[in-house]
Amino acid sequence: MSAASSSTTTSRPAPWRGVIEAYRVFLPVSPATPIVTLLEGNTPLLYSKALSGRLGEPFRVYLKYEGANPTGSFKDRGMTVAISKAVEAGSRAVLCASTGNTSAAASAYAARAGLRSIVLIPSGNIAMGKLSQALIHGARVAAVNANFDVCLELVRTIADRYPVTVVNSINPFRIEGQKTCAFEICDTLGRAPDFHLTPVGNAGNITAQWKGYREYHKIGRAGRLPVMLGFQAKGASPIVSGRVVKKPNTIATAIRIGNPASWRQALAARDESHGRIEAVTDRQILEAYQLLAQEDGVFVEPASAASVAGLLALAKRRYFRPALKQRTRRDEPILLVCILTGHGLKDPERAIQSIRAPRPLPPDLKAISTAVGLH
Ligand code: AN7
Repeated sequence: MSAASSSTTTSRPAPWRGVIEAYRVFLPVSPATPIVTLLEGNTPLLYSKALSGRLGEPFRVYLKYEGANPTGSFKDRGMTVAISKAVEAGSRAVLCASTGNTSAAASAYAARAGLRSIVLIPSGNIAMGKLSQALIHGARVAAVNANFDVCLELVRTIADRYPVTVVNSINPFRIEGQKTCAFEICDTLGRAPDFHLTPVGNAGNITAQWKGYREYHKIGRAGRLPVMLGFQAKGASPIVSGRVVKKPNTIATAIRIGNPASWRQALAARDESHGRIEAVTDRQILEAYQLLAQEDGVFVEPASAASVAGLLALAKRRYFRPALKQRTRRDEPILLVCILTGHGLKDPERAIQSIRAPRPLPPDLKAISTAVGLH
């Protein structure tokens, strides 16, 4: 090997500079926009041996691990754009309603930008990790005795009366930032996947991802458009039933939403891509949650496991079979990407409850070896 080529192979990779710098030309920023970033994005796209094995050749399943973002969820992609634009516009305070992750991201990015943050959360129904984030980042937290949908209505009303910038996904800059998830997937795979599977709550993310694929497709970077498959929790599945759910309920508190703000856009993503939006039960969610942790080594929060629960449910019904016949080339794999929206450490209580906490033991070799299965 020549000196020149060996120095090429050992050259330093360019440092990652966050989603705005990576995808600047696709985003509504100008040289005048002060960029507020925690270097979000560039998250792992992991091959899942466990899930690919369940579908069999030529299906290949990948996991987009959005829990690896700085505040532990995909919300950082949208928040870097929303907060940067809020600073550019001279805003002093940001406001959101949240099932937890939006408030975690809003409060972190607001802290970094020197803005005040105000968050409305459904009291008693947000995971401990998320609450701890909003509190430690200095947000003014209102724990409201109502569900997310009521909190979002209150946010709209407050924003009409006070000089605050709403950073829920009704803020279009959030959608712009979140579309970068689709860009990264295409850049890593070299094309769009055949199927894109994602949890659905307020439906901002499926809206953003579909927008991202369409934009990349238009400039020839996606190759094709994926089929969009969205999954709601059964007890909170208004898009599936076609009716607002007044009292949404699920262990996946992140997607405990009965009247999604981006409902219409989610239907467009589904229909334009010839996809589906379906419901998965809490039991299916918890099975997928444990499978990911125990067979792939990937710890996600329950809501995130909805995409994998959906994959397994559709596979069982042989939904993916016809794709075999539709392949243009027989040697081509069929690519599926499941979005894993948030980190498992957001909701540690659920992990412990779903497995059973270990009972305390005396410091005795025999008792310990028996308890851990070393006979
Ligand atoms: C882990 O934080 O709505 O369909 O207020 O935290 O774009 O709402 C969170 C949503 C999926 C659903 N997975 O995304 C909030 C909030 C996780 C989430 C969703 C959320 P959208």
